[in-house]
Amino acid sequence: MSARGSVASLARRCLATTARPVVRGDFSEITAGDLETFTSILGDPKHVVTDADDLLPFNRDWMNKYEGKSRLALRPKTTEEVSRIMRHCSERNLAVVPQGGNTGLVGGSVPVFDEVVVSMARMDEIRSIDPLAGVMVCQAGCILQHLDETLAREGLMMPLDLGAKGSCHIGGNISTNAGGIRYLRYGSLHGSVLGLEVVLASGEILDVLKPLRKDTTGYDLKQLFIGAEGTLGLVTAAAIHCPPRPKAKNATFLSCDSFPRVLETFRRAKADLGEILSAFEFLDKESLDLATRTFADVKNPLEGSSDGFYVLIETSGSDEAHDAEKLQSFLESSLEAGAITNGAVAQDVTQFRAFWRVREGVPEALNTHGAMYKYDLSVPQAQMYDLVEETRDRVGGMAYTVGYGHLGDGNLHLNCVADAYSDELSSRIEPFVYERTAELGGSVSAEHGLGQMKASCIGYTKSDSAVEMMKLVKRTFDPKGILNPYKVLPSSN
Ligand code: FAD
Ligand code: 2HG
Ligand code: ZN
Repeated sequence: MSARGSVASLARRCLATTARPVVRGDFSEITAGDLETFTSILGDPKHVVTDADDLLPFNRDWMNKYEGKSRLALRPKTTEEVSRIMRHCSERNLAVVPQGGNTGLVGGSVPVFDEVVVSMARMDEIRSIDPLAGVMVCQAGCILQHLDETLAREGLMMPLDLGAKGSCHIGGNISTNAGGIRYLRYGSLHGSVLGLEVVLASGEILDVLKPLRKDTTGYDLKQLFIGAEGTLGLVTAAAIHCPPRPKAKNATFLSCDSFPRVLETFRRAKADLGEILSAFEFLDKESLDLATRTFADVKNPLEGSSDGFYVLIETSGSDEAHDAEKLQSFLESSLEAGAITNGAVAQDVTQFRAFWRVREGVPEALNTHGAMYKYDLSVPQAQMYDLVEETRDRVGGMAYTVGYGHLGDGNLHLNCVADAYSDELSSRIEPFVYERTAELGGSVSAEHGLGQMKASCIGYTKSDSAVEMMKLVKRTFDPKGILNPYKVLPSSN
C-alpha cells in the first residue's frame, strides 16, 4: 500500500523554482536608443511596454512559479514588424523570449533574466478558411478557442483541444507541440500543421506556409519549429488542417476499482467504440477529490462512489443513434466483465460540460497550492500508475500526490503539491521521477515541452548524439543564441 499525503492547505503563493541555476548570457542590455528603434518599428509607444507593473504579467508564468526580470515587452501586429524587431535584436545582441498566451507549464514563456519579451497577442487575424479542403491560415496569436468557434460556423473544428484553450495561442500550441484531449483521435500537430511562416533570429522571414496536404519537395523545414519552444524562430502564421466538426458527441464518466481495470476499459473502448472514440482520460481518486473539494462547481458525476479510479470517455461521430447504441453496448459489456463498477452517460450539453469540468478542474485545483511539482511523462500504459504509487511512497506526507492524464496516449500527469517548495521534498521526487521514466523507456516531456524546468533533463530521453545534432540545428538557425536562451537544451548559454 502506498502512503497518502494529506491535502496541503491553500497556501500563500510562493515564488520558488526547481530549475537549475543558470548564468546570464553575454547579451546586451536595453538602452534608450533601442526603445526609440522599437517605438519607431511598432508606431505607437503603447506597444513598447516598460512600466514595471505592466511588465509583471509578461514576466510571471501561469503557475506563479517562474519569474523573469524583463524590462521590455514588445507587442507587434505584423510579420514585418516581428522581422524588424528580430533584425535589430540580432544586430544589438539582445536576447528574446517569444510569448503566446503564457499558459506554458515549464517556464518556457517567461524570461529567466532580462530578455525582451515579444508578445504575439496582437497577431490575431484569421487570414483564410477553405471549408472544402478543411484548411485555415491564421496568425500565430489567435486564441485556440476563438479559432474553434470561428471554424464551427464552417462545420469544421480545431484538431486540438486543451484546458487552457481560452488563453493559449495557436503559435504557442505549435511551439510546444501541444497534445491535449483530442490527440488520441486527431494526432500530433506534426500532422495537422500544413505550413508555417517563421521569423528567424536574424529577422529573415522563412515562408513555408503553403497549405498543402501533400508536398514532398525537399526537407520539411516546418517540422523543426513544431515543439521548438521558440528557440529556433518566432512562428508568425500557420496553415492548419481542420477536420469536419462531428455531428454527434457523447461523454461517459466511469469508475474502476483498480488501475488494471482502467487499462482493461481502455482496451475495450478501442475495440468496441472504434472510430468514434475521441478521448480517453483517466484520473485517480486523489485528483477527483482535490478538484471537487477546491471548486463548488466541480461535482463527482458518480456521487457516493469511492472507487480508486475514474475514466472520462468521449465519442465523436456522425450519427447520434448509431454512436449511442455503440456506447451503450460498450458500457453493458464492460460492466458485465467487471472492468467498470459504475458509470454515467451525459444526457445533455450541460452534463457533457460538467463531466469535462471535472477533468479540466484538476490542473486548476492543483494551481491553488503554494508549491507544485509537475511532471508530464510518456510511459508505457501498463506501468503508468506504478510511477504514481512509487512517487507517493517516496514523498509520504510531505506532499499530496495525484496521477491523471491522457491515458489513451500513454501520457501521465504526475503532480505533487505542498504548502511550499523545499530541498527535502525536491530531492525525494527528483531525479527519481526522471530516472524511473528513463528506465521505463519513456519521455520526460510528453506534451508540455522542456522550457527552463527541464532544460538539463533532455538526456533522460534523447541520446547524446541526438542532443548534439539539436545543438547544431540551434547554432544554424540562431548562431548568437538570442532566441529563448536557457531553455530546452542543456548549457545553451
Ligand atoms: P506560451 O506559454 O506563451 O509559450 C510556450 C512556449 O512556446 C514558450 O517556450 C514560448 O517561448 C513559445 N512560443 C509561444 N508562442 C510562440 C510563437 N508564436 N513562436 C515561437 N515560440 C512561441 N498542454 C498540453 O499539451 N496539453 C494539455 O492538455 C494542456 N492543458 C493545459 C491546461 C491548463 C489549465 C494550462 C494552464 C496549461 C495546459 N497546457 C497543456 C500547457 C499549455 O497550455 C500549452 O503548452 C500551450 O500550447 C501553450 O500555449 P501558449 O500560447 O500559452 O504559449
Ligand atoms: C492537462 O492535461 C494539462 O490537464 C495539465 O496538460 C497537466 O497540470 C498538469 O499536470
Ligand atoms: Zn495534458
